[in-house]
Amino acid sequence: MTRPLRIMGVLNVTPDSFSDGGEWFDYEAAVAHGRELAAQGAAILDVGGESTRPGAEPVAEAEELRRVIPVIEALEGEATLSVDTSKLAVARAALDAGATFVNDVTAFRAAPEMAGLVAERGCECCLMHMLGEPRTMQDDPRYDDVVDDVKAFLSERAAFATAEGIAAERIALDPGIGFGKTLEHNLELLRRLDEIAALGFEVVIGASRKSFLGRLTGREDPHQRVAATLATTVLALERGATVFRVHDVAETADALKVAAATLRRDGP
Ligand code: HH2
Repeated sequence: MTRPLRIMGVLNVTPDSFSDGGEWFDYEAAVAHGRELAAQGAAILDVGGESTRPGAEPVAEAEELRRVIPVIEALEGEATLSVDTSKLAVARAALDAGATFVNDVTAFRAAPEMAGLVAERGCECCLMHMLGEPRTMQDDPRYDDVVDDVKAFLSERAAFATAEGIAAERIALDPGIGFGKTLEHNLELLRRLDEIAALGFEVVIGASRKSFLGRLTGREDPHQRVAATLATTVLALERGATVFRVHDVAETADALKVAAATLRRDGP
């Protein structure tokens, strides 16, 4: 089955995200940026109100609701709206406000009831692998075989989601680049992403501006990691990913158009 290629534009309504914290924290700025990302080719806008960067502290539910719900309401109709949350109440309010996609970095472990909610509403979801929790995940992560371990985790989570009534075609899996992974783990997951795609679900890749790219290129400012991100995007496309979670949508759209044409498939 060939799935359409979709760019998921990152819209962080946070003061502390690792690459754009504070840039879109203000409601007006967030909505304007969401519109801009949609115009640049984002089929999905992923609205998040809690940073999951290494070491991040959790955000209270009321505050997360305050950050994301008005932005989702304002962006209805611009693109498929996704909420990046691990909280049941935030996911529910986001779906009520017009979102149709739930992106949960805990893959329904933080709030198992989220699976029933997604099933009932018939919306899409992304289940991501993370070792541990953001506060501590980068403290010496270890695996037997990172790809086998991530695959086993994602298969189990997908089985849980389908058992809760979510249709397989509405489930996307994500290896969770940077979530409890060393540089070598991230590279191994990208190199062998086809093994995750072979599970048969849609695959999301989120390598955008992440710190392993800074380690490889020597670029400390995450805004300077666009070209590095594009390299991961093209490789991930070739290995079976169809959803690309990125901050730099216009550049990603160009790269995917050229890579897709070369691979004789439709672009984003
Ligand atoms: N990465 C981040 C957040 N959410 N969701 C999925 N499915 N995949 C990812 O790789 C992913 C994600 C972290 O990036 P960002 O949102 O830019 O930063 P922060 O968590 O600091 O807000």
